[in-house]
Amino acid sequence: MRFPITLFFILFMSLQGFSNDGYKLWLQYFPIQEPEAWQISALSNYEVIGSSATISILKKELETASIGMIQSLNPKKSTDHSLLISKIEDLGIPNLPNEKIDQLTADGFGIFIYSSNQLIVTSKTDIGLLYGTFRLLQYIQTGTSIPAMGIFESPKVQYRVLNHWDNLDRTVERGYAGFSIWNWHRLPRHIDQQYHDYARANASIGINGTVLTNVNANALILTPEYLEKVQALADVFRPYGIKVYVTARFSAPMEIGNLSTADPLDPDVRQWWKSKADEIYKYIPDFGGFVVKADSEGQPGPHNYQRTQADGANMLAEALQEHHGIVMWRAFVYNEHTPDDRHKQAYNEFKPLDGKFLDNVIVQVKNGAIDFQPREPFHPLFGAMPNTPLMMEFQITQEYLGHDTHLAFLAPLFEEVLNEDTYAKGKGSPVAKVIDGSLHGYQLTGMAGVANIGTDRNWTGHHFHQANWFAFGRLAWNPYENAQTIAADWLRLTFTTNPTFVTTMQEIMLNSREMVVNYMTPLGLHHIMAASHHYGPGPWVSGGRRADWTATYYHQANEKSIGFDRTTKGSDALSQYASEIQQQWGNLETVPEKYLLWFHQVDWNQSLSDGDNLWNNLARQYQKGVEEARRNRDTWEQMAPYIDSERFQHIHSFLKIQAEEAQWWKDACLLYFGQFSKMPLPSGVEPPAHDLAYYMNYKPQHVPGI
Ligand code: GCV
Repeated sequence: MRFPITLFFILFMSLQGFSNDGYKLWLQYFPIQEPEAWQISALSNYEVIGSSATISILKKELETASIGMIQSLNPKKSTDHSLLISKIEDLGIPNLPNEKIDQLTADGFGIFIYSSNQLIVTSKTDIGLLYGTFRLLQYIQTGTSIPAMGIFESPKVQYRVLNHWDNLDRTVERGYAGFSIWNWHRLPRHIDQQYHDYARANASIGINGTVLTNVNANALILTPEYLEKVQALADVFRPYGIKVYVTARFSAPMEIGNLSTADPLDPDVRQWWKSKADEIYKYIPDFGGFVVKADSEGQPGPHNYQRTQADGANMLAEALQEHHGIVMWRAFVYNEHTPDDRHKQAYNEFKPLDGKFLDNVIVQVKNGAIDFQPREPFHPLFGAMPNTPLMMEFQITQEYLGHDTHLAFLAPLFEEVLNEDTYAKGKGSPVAKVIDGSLHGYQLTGMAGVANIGTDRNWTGHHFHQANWFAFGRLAWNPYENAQTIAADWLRLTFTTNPTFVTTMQEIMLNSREMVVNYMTPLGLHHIMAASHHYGPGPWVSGGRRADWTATYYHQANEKSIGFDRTTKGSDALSQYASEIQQQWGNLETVPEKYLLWFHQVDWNQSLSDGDNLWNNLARQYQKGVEEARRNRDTWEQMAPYIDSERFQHIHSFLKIQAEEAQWWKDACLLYFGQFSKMPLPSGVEPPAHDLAYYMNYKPQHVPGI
């Protein structure tokens, strides 16, 4: 009897991948099934010109990739083709595509076929070569051919940084994958292998900066004891093209400098920061700069001295200027004493300061005006600050999207924001053009992602959340990339190129964020999660110290209606957007339903686009989300033959949790809102498993990440 080839393949895959803890991320370098001649030659017949720490890393990568992807298959070595990796200046061969090469920026690379049998990777810099090599290896692993015209790519964004909200005691604010990977106690004497692996993973997707510390900052990081530790990390990361940044606590001159004030206009304070910057650069000559959270959620800032955000940022910028460091000054400024919709506060504070920041300041703006909700309209500051470079801040860690256990692929969320039209210069002014600097001619461009990385063996808690780190890197490199390609690439690099697996899981990934919106915050609802840890539903959260940290402030449900009126009749937050947007979103007939309750207070019996009323639509959206989560769990069960059992089981148990918790969200929210609508659940919506009191009294303990 012939052994069916598919059965053999499945057996081979499950045996060779029986145990895989996911540590290798998307750099698995699985054996290629039936490799083509060009893939074999690229991995076996290569020459790398140059020598530097970066080039050594590059060579090691080729070696690892070659062993993983082809050696176990023992393919026939081809010498007809070869791969040459070299900086442009050392290539020394005629007839190169010079026009395309000349346009590359320092980090950019070209990959092209030269005289039909030689593949060339080239760049102006060693880092560019490393990026190009990683990209080539990804092409090889995913079985993608190099197009005849070659690949010539430069990053569209300069600062592509991860923000770690990591505390010095190794807890991680909003971190759900274990503790901080920075072992401050052992540093600088012990350099963990994981630091290299972290840098390598980041370099493989073009990330070039890491902010090591929480924005809720601790001034100790600026003391010599810690600067030595930061230096040790910077030394590891440098050859991977990664710069380090730390968060600067605004009151540091008082806390560690013995000054009596931190007033940004005080000469002693300015001098203190200048000396501090000089000191830092002695440890780390290529230090990236500071990230600052000021005047927000209890953090000190220029408000304490009746100064502006520009006064604060410029003081630090001046200190860093001669060292070419930058300040990423966060626009997440709001407080409970300002009697205005939280949505409006950052815009009101920053818009009047447009053009008042020094050249080495970039203002870091969250994707939406509230706080990384499952869905938010884009932040109104994008498009409103033509004279001040703005950078994007996305949250990769899933503070509001189910923490570690809920599969939510975030590329569609990032993409949705980047594609939104700001109309700042008429139609065709998407947020992506603000971020890549092309809309306003910014001299600094950047994208930050709040990391989801921790000490969990698979780095991110959920194996699928590795995809969000990967997607962030890809979109920071090119904000016009699409979620579909990113998902497929990640699946092929991380699990298998098997088309059934890839197509099935790609679809699940692409729908997953929408599914989370459906079972958590459909139709523009927002901020209705449990207080403090933000895990699970809490539409009943009210009272306490700050109204703007409650759920009732945002959903405003009553017996007649639900939603936050941000039109001219309400808080008028809409007036912060371009007039084209105001017209569309301000009108109940034309506002996209996904933003309905974000901008409008709507009667329960208001009829929506499907002709049915608001309550029925809301209930059905919740039910849909639950069904989607259950379907994902069931579909995953069909995926067992395609991947190793270790990751299969891990993901399976998380998908089961997600399906249960989707129902928890639906039941709790519909019971709570049902008290106001007083309408029965429409057909097809399952009755809740418990009563409202049960959900309100259910208080999970020791939720991580606070
Ligand atoms: C680091 C939200 C989070 C906080 C976070 C803050 C911020 O409010 O809940 O944990 O603080 O955003 O972005 O500064």
